[in-house]
Formats: sequence, C-alpha cells, structure tokens
Amino acid sequence: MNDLKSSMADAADAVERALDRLLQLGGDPEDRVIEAMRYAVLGGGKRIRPFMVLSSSAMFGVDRASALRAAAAVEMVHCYSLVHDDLPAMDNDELRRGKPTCHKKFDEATAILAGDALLTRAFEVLADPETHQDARVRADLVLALAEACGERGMVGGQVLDLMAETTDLNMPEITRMQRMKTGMLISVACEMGAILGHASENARHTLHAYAHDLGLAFQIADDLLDVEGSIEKTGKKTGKDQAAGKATFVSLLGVERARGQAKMLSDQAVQHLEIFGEKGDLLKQLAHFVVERDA
Ligand code: GRG
Repeated sequence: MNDLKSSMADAADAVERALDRLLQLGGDPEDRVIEAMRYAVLGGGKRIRPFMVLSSSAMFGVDRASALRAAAAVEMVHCYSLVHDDLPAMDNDELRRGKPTCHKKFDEATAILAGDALLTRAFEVLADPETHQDARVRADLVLALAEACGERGMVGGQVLDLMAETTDLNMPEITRMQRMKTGMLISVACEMGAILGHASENARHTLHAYAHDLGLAFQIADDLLDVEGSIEKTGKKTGKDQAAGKATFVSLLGVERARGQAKMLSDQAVQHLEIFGEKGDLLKQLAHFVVERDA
C-alpha cells in the first residue's frame, strides 16, 4: 500500500496545483464567485476521482499535462456536486472536508453560482485544445462527462436520493440510485485515461466494468462510514442516513453483510484489471483502499 499512498499524495498535490492554476482570481468585482469556487475545490478531499484519471492515463502513456487537466475537470464536477448537495434545499450540511460548507462560508446564492460555474468550467477545460490536440478526443471526453452528470447520471441519482427520504427503496432501487449518483462519475474518471490515450474499445469497457464494481463498493463503504465513522476523520457529519430514515445498503443488509458485499465487489473490480498486467497495479490497490478507508 506504500506505493498507493505516495502515488495518491503525488496525484493530490499535482491536481491541487492544476486547480489553483485554472481558477485564478482576475481582480474583477466578480472575484467573489471565484473565491467560492477555490474554497470548494482547494485544500481538501481524498482526490480519488482525479487519481483514477491520472492512473488510467498512465496505463496508456497519456501526457501528464493532459491527464491533469482532465483530472481537474472531474474534480470540479465532484466539488460542484458536494457544494449543491450541502445546500439547505438538499442535505443542509454545515461541515464538509472538515470546514464550513460553501454556503455557510459565503452565502447560499454564491454557493449555487460557484457550483454552476465549476460545472461549466469543467467542460470548458475539457473542450480546450490544451487538454488534447485531437478534437475527437476532446468531444469524447465532453460527451462522457455530460452523460455521467445529467438527469440520466448524477443529477438523476440525486433526484432518486431525495425521493428516498419519503419512499422505502429496495435493494435494486438503491443500487440503481447509487450507480447514477456516485457510480457514473467514478466510471468516467476511470475511462478518461482510455479516451485520452486512444485505447481500444475493449480496454475502455474493461475500465468501465472495474469502475462499475468499484463505485458500488465505494458507496457501501460510504454508507458504513455514515454508521461507524467519526466526524473527526471524515470531516463531515455522520449518522445522517439513519436520522433521515433513509434506506441504505447498510440498513438493508446489516453492517457485516454490507462489509462482505463491499469486499466482494472490490475483489471483483480487481479481477477485471487482470488483462492489463502490472499496468493495472495502482487501480487494483485503489480498489482495496476504497473499502478499507476510514475517511
Ligand atoms: C442541484 C443541479 C443540481 C445537481 C445536484 C448534488 C448533486 C447534483 C448530486 C449529488 C452527488 C453527491 C454529493 C453524491 C455523494 C457522493 C459522495 C459519496 C461524495 C463523497 O465523496 P468522497 O468521499 O469525498 O470522494 P472527498 O471529500 O474525499 O472528495
């Protein structure tokens, strides 16, 4: 796991610098929204999704600067979703990544706009020729991210999640909701290396299959942390699902079976990567980290 720890730390540092460069204050009156965007993206988070972009890119020999721009774009979308998810109209949270949520630090309108601008900026970064010289690759990146974010992806999953507060979801419904809400962004993060590196359809499908299992394992681990984790380690309020009376993998399966299911999915994710040999090692280690993490 030492390999993984230092690679994740390197990736986190590099993506922090890329985000900082991409989100510079301009000295204009509208800087307030850029300050809120910077607050939302800089200085926190495990950077799992950027790590997925960078690791899958390394597998196909993608230029590091290109991969970093794609990684930054994915993290912008992730952070936008966190900012909006924390709003009073959604989860109404006050703590995120160990600090006040964006709307608490700034105000609600600024947080909404910062989220909107992060989402938009992510697509601008991907569409910029600096990200890749091949326009087809840029279009594929934009298409893949758009499919993961919209009403058939993350936003749709969030709608189902809000409905879960008043409707009892069963196991297939929860699985579908989580696949849309968190899984699809994780999938696109893993596939971006294949897109940037002109890899075969088969390679991209294999990464998709890996991410599919890993995304579910990630979400079960997140549900377990909501039950067993601490606010000090996770940097966010825990015990929320139970308080909201929401059905989760843990409420339906119980802690032990949920843990077993997460482990099984993470092992299954690793199996998919066998075709890549040693090149898949970091993503394999990540699959174990995701279910063993405490934050
Ligand atoms: C309001 C237009 C509009 C859209 C809403 C809010 C939203 C879209 C979607 C919610 C998606 C969401 C917040 C899912 C939760 C995913 C999750 C488990 C986040 C935590 O991810 P980690 O653990 O966090 O990787 P860090 O902080 O480490 O990056």
